[in-house]
Amino acid sequence: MPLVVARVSYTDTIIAPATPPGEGGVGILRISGPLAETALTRFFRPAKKLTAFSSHRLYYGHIYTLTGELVDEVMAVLMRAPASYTREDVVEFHCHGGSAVLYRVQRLLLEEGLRLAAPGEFTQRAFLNGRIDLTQAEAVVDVIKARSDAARQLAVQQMDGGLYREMEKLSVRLRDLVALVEAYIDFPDEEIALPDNEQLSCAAQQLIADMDTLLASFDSGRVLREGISILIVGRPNVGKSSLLNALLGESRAIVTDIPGTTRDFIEEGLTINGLPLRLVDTAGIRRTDDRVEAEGVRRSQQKIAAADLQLLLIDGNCGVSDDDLYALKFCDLQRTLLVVSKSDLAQKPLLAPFSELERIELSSKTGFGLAALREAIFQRFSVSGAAGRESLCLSNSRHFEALSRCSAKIASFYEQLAAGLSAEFLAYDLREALFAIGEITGETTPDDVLNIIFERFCIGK
Ligand SMILES: Nc1nc2c(ncn2[C@@H]2O[C@H](COP(=O)(O)OP(=O)(O)OP(=O)(O)O)[C@@H](O)[C@H]2O)c(=O)[nH]1
Ligand SMILES: [Mg+2]
Repeated sequence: MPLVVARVSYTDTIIAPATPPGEGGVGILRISGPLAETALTRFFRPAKKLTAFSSHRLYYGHIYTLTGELVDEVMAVLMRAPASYTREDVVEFHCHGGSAVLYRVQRLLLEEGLRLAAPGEFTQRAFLNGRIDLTQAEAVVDVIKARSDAARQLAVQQMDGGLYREMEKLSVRLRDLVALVEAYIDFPDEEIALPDNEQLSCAAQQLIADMDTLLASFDSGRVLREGISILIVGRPNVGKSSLLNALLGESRAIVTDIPGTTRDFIEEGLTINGLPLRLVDTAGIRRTDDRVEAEGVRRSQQKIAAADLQLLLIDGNCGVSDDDLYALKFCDLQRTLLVVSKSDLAQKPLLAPFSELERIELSSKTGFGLAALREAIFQRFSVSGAAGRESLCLSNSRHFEALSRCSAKIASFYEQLAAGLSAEFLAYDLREALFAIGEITGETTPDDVLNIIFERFCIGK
């Protein structure tokens, strides 16, 4: 089936604030569409008289209503199509950053026939007008939402088209393969032999290998984009919430000497040497009859399964108890780091099996051992994570899923080829593979998926 790139020609003009709500130095209103320049010439009076506005120049002046009432003192810029964010005519008014000001200017323009933009609609237009592909559009949100330098780097690389170019290279090779097979289907009676199996299977294998390398990068990419999820677990009162607070350097979670203080998850982001983490404090694990607490324990168990690392806390001052053994059962030892807390108090000897685990002794009260804990976490993840990653990696599960599907289809082609199936069957798998890769870049992405992607954006982006 042919690959069709969606192209829409918009006839309406959209407007939205591009800066967040609230008070600030400036508040920017962004306009895109055929009426953008009219909006500028009708409502903006430049301080210096001019015959016409030039594109991409910032003008100082004022906004007036049509009845001559002064609305605000602003800077204005016109970016004529196609050299703009959306590839349409774009105008931005840099007003004073207050809600009444932006609201008044926006109302003026809505009355003029402009429409309030949906979330992400500017970027959606950039995509649909062919300025960027879908991976670049998605990266725009990732850049905005990046909470660490590593996540920002990854997102900027994708926004710059790094992933798109890689997908293009793969799809060109895939198309070549399809062409070889299809030439045979189209002219079966002529003297075109199906290219020898060796050549086809070699090309397929090479494609699978290159895709698998990219797929293998997903774990580290995901960690960079979303942050490593670290769960603080252990029986009640061992000092989990105190550790969260100590690592954050603020009193985020409630700490008391009453066991069962934390009933729900408390999640906070932080970075260690640029490595992004999501730290989650959990309800203490123990056998309990209290229904609320039991629900907390049940949820902790579920969360443990999905975490990248568990910090299992033992109270060094109390020594090991049955509840500690119970908590240990929930942990996956491969992904567990033992933390012996309250090192500022007298310590009881650790018993097996805890004495056999890699452990860090610390005190959230004095700060002793916190640096060692940070270092241990960093060492564990830095290879796959932040430090010196220059090669491209997948970080978005949508991309991972589609590329996995693509690779599986090529693998199926490879098997069918070996089994001596007809060219029609062979071409079918390859076309499906091509379709899957097109979903990544947006060529073949279904509309409902596109809508979900752009709904994640903020208004005005
Ligand atoms: N001396 C000392 N006391 C600590 C330390 N860490 C925690 N505590 C005390 O231990 C008690 C329990 O601390 P929390 O941080 O609330 O323990 P928790 O594991 O979150 O407890 P739950 O939420 O009930 O499961 C509090 O009285 C803390 O002040 C420490 O490093 N040294
Ligand atoms: Mg707690």
